[in-house]
Amino acid sequence: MSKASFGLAALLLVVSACSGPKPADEHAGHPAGAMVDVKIESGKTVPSGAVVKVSKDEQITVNITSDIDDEIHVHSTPDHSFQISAGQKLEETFSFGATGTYEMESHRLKKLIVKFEVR
Ligand SMILES: [Cu+2]
Repeated sequence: MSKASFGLAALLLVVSACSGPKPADEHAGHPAGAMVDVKIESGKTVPSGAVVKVSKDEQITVNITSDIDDEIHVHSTPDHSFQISAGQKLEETFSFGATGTYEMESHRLKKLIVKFEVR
């Protein structure tokens, strides 16, 4: 084996060691935490202003479907914003590092989807 190919083999080993079991663990079943299904259809959002109570640092997963191109915006600091295209399904995960009330809205429709109450 030449020096160069040995180096490459060692590099591949390192890469596969990093990307090995970790992602499998994280995606084993659905993560604990809050799940919110959001549907944007015919100019309306479902839910439409519901309060979702979560804990600080709790993992929140939103599953969004939309019949329009839209931007979903979570008004926290730092904020979260997700682009969705018409007909697309989007799953996004985030958490809040501070207590408070944060709105998630559809920017295209200018509508409140949910209000997260974080405590
Ligand atoms: Cu916004």
